[in-house]
Amino acid sequence: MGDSAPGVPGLDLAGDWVTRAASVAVLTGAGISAESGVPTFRGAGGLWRRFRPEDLATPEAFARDPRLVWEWYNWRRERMAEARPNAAHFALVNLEARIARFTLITQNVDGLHERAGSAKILKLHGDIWRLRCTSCGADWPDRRATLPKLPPHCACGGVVRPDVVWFGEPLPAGMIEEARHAVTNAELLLVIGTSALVEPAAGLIPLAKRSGAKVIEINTEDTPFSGLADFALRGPAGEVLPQLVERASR
Ligand code: BV8
Ligand code: ZN
Repeated sequence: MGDSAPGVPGLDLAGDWVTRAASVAVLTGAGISAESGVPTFRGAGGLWRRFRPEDLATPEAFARDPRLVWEWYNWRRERMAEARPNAAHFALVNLEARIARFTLITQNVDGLHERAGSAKILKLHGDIWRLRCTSCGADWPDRRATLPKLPPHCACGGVVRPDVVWFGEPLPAGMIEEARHAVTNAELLLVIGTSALVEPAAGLIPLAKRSGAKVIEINTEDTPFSGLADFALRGPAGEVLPQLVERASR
């Protein structure tokens, strides 16, 4: 397992793998958006008023206090609306254009991969810029930085929620199956900016390894799966990923 500061063999060798790979899967987490100013879930200082995401991102919390959960989502929407894709998001757009079979799997709900221009994105945990009615099930896009009246209500009178997957909720139908298919058929899995603590997303990493893929992790810190990685490239995704992609295009 190599380590990496810019220019050391780790980056070059990892770049060779990216060059040779005909099928690449990528799993991203909140860390890829950190340099865009979007707070991570488990980063220093926690997310918001010292609540744990596991306490707010649940159907129970929403049933108990929809207004509090919506205040948290308004706080996050405001930050995400100000955010711009960073060099890491754009490096993945660059890579997608050059790799025959490329699947981007994200745990993020911030929409930055889409705004950077990524085409094929599996959004495991939904999209903060979509709303869903808890009564009639209608869902629609809404990109306002904050919603004025909390909790919002549907024309049918039902309470409206963010169209994201909360803890204890199943992922959208077929989503994890499609992600598992992508990683089992990938020669290379890039794992970028995720603490790899949330299932079933994190399980994609050992699955890729068992299926014979090379695994390259880009993170500022170690994660429970760093030991599985063929290369753990340590550093901010906004710096390391463009260098990796640049080496692959030589
Ligand atoms: C399900 C959407 C079943 C909402 C999110 C006990 C053991 C194991 C599992 C469980 C358990 N108890 C419960 C479970 C299951 C549970 C789970 O995994 N819990 C965890 C907490 C243990 N999972 C679920 O509930 C899932 N559903 O299992 O359903 C089921 C089936 C059928 C029927 C009914 C039920 C649903 C999980 C989805 C939860 N929703 N988000 C929203 O975002 O508003 S998860 C949320 O947290 C994010 O989406 C993201 O996925 C996750 C945070 O993880 P990361 O993205 O990794 O972010 P984090 O801050 O943690 O880490 C940032 C990383 O970046 C760090 O490593 C850091 O070092 C690095 N970094 C920082 N800066 C940079 C950087 N790296 C590079 N560059 C930088 N600049
Ligand atoms: Zn409705």
